[in-house]
Amino acid sequence: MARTTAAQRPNIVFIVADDLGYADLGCYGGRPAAFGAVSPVLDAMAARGIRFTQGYSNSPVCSPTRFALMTGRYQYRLRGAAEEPINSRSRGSATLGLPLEHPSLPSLLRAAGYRTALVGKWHLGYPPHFGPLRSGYDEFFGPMSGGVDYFSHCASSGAHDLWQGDEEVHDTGYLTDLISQRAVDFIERMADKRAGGSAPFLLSLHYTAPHWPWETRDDAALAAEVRDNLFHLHGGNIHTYHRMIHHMDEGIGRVLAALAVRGVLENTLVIFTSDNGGERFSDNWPLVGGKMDLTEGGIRVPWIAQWPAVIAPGCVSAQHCMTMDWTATVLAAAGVSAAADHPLDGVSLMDVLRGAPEFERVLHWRMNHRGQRALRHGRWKYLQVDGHEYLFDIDADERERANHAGRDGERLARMREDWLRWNDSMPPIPADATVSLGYSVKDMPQR
Ligand SMILES: [Ca+2]
Repeated sequence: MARTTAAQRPNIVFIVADDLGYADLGCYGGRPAAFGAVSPVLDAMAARGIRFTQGYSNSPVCSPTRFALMTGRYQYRLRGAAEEPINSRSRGSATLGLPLEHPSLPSLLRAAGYRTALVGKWHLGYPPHFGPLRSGYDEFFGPMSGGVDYFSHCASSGAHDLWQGDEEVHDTGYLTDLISQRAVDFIERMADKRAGGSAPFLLSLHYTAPHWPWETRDDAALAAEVRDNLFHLHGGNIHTYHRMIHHMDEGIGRVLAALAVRGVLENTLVIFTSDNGGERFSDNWPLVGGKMDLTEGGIRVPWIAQWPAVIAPGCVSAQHCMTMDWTATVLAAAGVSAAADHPLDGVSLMDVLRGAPEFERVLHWRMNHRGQRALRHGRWKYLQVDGHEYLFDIDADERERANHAGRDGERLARMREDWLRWNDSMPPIPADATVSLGYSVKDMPQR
């Protein structure tokens, strides 16, 4: 039996993209851009490690998924996660954020001796009541809010929103590149220390890319144009969108190179996923729906990991899993237990990373928005939207067009009961929970 010693514990680089859709990357069937491959670094990472085809986000919208990522638990357990999503109106709130006393991925790892940093987006409540340094990170560089301009680093409220620890920092440049550079800096500092026998590290690398506004590295002039509405409803196209993903991909390439140069690549678990399904320029093929939807396009996202010491190259897994399972996996990889009074809902995928076959994993979701419910159990999915119930055989029809609800009432009733039983085990949706949509059908036609 393998012995886990402090010296063998892996470093963790946990990369989260923002609003990246299921098929936006080449390795998920995405089309090449006009300039060539959109995501050569991530495609190569998938080839060196494992790529999941049935990996889900805990929510089809940003901050709820991030609550689950941080806690390893269904986000519905926390009041702040009922906001779809947390927005600038939450500034000053003492309830709409990740509670300081709640065990988190970084706080549990830090208590076990890890050095911890968040480089990138937080989106889990505003200071003075909340913040990354209060929830287990030693270091933080990035925005606190859900979306900022890539050049002015201002949020939708107009407030400048770029921080170094607790201090506001005015930096110049394209945010994706600034985030990549800070990530490389952290790895270089930590790897040097580790070479001297120091602690392993957790780097949470939460890009804002490829979230709106639709700005590439060459679009600094657009910052003034979108200042009053970061949703950027008059802008963007697939070419800009491809480049935004590509800038992130280049940055991840620099991060992987830094790990290699410093000699720590072999025993570093690098994870890549997205916080929710794709937005308006995203490619979710063959799935339907996107951000805010519990159809597959809103929740099925890229899931890639590499860890040369453990994961064999070229693995593809159809394991059913959701964001909080990554949290459980990272804790298991580090040999760290969850807090007894906050047991995980997430399940470790360590055996899958080592090459074991898929296991049964039942997954639940709910959304205040449009009264959505979903349950994935085996090949079947129960879905409710706007009061309509559907039953899909996802293995046969992942596009969710062939509705079995009218043909298999027994299965529909059983899955509805299962969902209701699970829902009863969670706190109810608070009456004052809010849903925020930046635009509607009057701004752009729906299909
Ligand atoms: Ca998002």
